[in-house]
Amino acid sequence: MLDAFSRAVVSADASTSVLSGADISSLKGFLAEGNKRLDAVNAIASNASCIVSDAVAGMICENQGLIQAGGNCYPNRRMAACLRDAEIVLRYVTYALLSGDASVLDDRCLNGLKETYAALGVPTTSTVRAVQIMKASSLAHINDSNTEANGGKRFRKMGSPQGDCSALTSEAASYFDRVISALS
Ligand SMILES: CCC1=C(C)/C(=C/C2=NC(=C\c3[nH]c(/C=C4\NC(=O)[C@H](C)[C@H]4CC)c(C)c3CCC(=O)O)/C(CCC(=O)O)=C2C)NC1=O
Repeated sequence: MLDAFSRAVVSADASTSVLSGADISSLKGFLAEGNKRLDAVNAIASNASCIVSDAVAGMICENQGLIQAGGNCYPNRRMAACLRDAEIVLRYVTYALLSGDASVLDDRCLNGLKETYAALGVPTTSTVRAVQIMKASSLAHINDSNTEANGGKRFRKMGSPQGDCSALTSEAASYFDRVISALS
């Protein structure tokens, strides 16, 4: 498992070079923007149960066969496994975002997941749909752009200081996209 720092060292070592000025300034940026990163991780982590249950409910709403006999969220044992899996994926996305590197997500969550799902008959398109909803909702929480209209009774603003979150937002988006492409 790597993070932004060990990744820079491993890459430099692979080409038997010292860390470049660009490597160092990118790590300086990582440190300087550290509080923003922590706010982004907190925005996902502290809304995780809402993000997960909303995504799985949305996925089922769009495809109700999932909770009928023969569907992969039927019976309750499978429904519980599905909710648990969505929570696992979201948790590993937060780890990747915190460390600034996808390796923890790749190695400990995604490695072999597609094959496991194929063996168990867990439908990929539905899983991808749930991940897409978690992505939309997580990015809205990071940017505090979630709305009462979509949030309903559970609407909650993080109230983080407003600033330029575009780089962190696209980094977070890339981790969700990684999950989607690993399963597709
Ligand atoms: C460390 C990381 C880690 C991951 C990622 C993980 C995934 C994982 N999901 C599983 C099952 C499962 N996963 C689902 C998920 C779903 N079904 C649907 O229809 C939806 C599309 C989807 C939810 C979004 C279901 C229903 C099962 C149980 C399948 C079965 O037993 O028939 C299993 C089989 C063993 C078990 O049931 O616990 C594993 C290993 N386990 C891990 O330890």
